Amino acid sequence: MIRVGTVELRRVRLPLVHEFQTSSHAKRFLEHILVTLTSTDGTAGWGEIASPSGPFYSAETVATCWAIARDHLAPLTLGARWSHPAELASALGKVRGNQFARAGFDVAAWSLWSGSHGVPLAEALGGVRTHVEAGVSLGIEPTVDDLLAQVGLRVAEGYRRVKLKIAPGWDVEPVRAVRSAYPSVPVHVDANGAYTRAHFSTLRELDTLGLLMIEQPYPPRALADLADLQSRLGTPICLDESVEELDDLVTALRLGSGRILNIKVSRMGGLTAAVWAHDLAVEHGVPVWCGGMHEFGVGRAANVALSALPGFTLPSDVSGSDKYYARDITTEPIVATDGLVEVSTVAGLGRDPDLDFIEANTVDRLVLARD
Ligand code: OSB
Ligand code: MG
Repeated sequence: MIRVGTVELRRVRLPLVHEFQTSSHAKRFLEHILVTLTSTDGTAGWGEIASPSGPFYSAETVATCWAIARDHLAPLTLGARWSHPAELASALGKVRGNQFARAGFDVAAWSLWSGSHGVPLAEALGGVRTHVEAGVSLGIEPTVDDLLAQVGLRVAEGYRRVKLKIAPGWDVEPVRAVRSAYPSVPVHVDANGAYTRAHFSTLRELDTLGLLMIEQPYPPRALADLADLQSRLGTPICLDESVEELDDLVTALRLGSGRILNIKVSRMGGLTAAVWAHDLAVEHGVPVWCGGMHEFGVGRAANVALSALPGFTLPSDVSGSDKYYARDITTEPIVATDGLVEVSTVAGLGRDPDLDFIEANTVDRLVLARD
């Protein structure tokens, strides 16, 4: 039986090596919240709350995550007794929504549990792979030439597929340019919900470009319209923002809102829910892949472990740490070699936090303890 004695929350800020722009915003720095759960017998587990700073991907922000973690998730965690992370996840499930905040606690619980049982996290989750295939996610660039340079760089590094962010006004032209410059590179696009039914003719054109999938063309709640669009396109639609809860996936599967699922640990509220989503998708014959939120090394290590599950048959967005950070917060960064990331066989999360580097980049810190 595990009881958590202290919860530590740290806001850590790191610069991005390359500005990343989506349909809604651009970023140069990221602030994530590290969660450390220490059990009453002294074992620690780390998790990461990888929320964007603004409410443009989901409703959460770093500030809402900090408040929910401090006022609700930490007290629930300090009051719980659990023998498996799924039990803590169900206690934290009293909190509606707030998946990013919950994910940090759930991953910390899995890290603690797998570490104290001497089992690698991937194995604890049901992983079967020694290596996972990585792709990259490329933001909107100032010009098509800049985008082609990014694609060239990542293909040279060995990544297995590229995902291009699109938005109305930055879609058919850059995608066509990438397809013709790199005809053998698998490409998919991600709209982050920026299109509506009024853009059907553009989506129809994208449908002719031989893309692996079109990720989240319509806004999160448009499951009925997504089903209608999927019935009219040959390219598979991949759901991202639409699936925050398992019930969203049940609805999407029933309606036929997409044929592929991007599973993000953060968006689903943690590894526990991510594994359930994987299991349900596999049961319905829906291939899945692991998406990311520019995680630092702690969240990135959890993403790699999850990607080892058997249903993750498509390349992930879990690139090496160096795609985003000159130096990561773990003593060993995540590395992609020839487009493959090794799944750790060490007990627990598989990466050790670099305490000095974390301390040097911490902008706020809070410790809550049992009373
Ligand atoms: O939609 O997948 C997305 C980053 C921030 C917000 C949304 C998304 C993304 C990415 C980055 O595509 C994926 C990564 O972590 O490399
Ligand atoms: Mg996406």
